[in-house]
Amino acid sequence: LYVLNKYHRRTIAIRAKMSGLVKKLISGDRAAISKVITILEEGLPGSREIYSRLYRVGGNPFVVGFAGPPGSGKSTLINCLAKEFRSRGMKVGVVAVDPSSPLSGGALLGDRVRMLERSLDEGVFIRSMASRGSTGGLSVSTRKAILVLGAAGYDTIFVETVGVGQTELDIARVADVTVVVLMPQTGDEIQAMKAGLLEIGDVFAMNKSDLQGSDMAVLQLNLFLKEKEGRKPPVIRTVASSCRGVEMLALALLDLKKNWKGKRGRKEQRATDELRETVRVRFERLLEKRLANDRKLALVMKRVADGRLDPESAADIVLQRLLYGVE
Ligand SMILES: Nc1nc2c(ncn2[C@@H]2O[C@H](COP(=O)(O)OP(=O)(O)O)[C@@H](O)[C@H]2O)c(=O)[nH]1
Ligand SMILES: [Mg+2]
Repeated sequence: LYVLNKYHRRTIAIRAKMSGLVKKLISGDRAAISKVITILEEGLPGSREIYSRLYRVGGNPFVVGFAGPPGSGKSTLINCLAKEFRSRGMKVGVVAVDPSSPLSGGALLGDRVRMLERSLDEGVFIRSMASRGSTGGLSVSTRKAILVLGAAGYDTIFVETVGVGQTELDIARVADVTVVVLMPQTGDEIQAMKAGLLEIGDVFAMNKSDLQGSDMAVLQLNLFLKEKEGRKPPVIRTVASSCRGVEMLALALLDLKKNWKGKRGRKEQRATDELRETVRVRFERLLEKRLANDRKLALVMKRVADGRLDPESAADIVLQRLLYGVE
């Protein structure tokens, strides 16, 4: 009974603390925002409680994702856009996602310094996230950061990933609108086509248009682009280092936002997406854990490895056991 009481007291203490944190966060307290993102990201005690509370508070921020090869100017462009949106009275959150490794840590740090000037402004909040988990885990934690910032009153959220490949494409599932940032001279438009970037872009920025070859690059890109939801994605030329063309880009985004606002069901779609993804990620973790720890399943694996059991039949056994606890 004593132990139970102790446990109970602890739970109540955590609850009170979390509810205090959430209140602070909603009032815009920056330290509270940071802390809550960390709690959710790392699944610390109280994270479920906070998550549910925040989910009820809601907020429906406009989420813009940025994809494109490293060095094309995503961070610089976001800097300019943050200024642009601020001048229109919007509160801007920036989530910089580093899916990988200590390797890109340096680059991200560089970004942070560059973005620091913006973070001095009360209406801008910048958060870097490093993900230890899978790509799925990455979009799960990015969604959580978006939830927190939305509840804290940030109505526009920019998400940048320094990752390439699948992580980069995943951004489109988290964002309402995706900007693909390319630059001339590197044959980016052809690379982009290969990498699946053309499909995820709602708007294209041909950044570094001060460099040679930008006319050609825009032309080529326009040739490659196909209609998406009944319209061809606009290609906007920018020079992020001096914020040239960024107003045009902002206007294109605001235009998309208008349509997006009119589209009912967007929020519903996002919610069910999040559910699917959360279940998928948790299921994957559960599967890995069970495959590593369950003796019976270890045996099944061994039989597959030895060629005594085929993978399809083995999968039946594994699923039966995972889902229904069948021996
Ligand atoms: N010439 C030129 N350089 C730019 C432009 N935009 C960004 N850069 C530079 O390109 C480099 C990479 O920019 P960054 O924003 O870090 O790219 P990211 O990796 O896509 O985030 C930086 O040195 C920027 O100063 C531009 O429009 N023109
Ligand atoms: Mg960057």
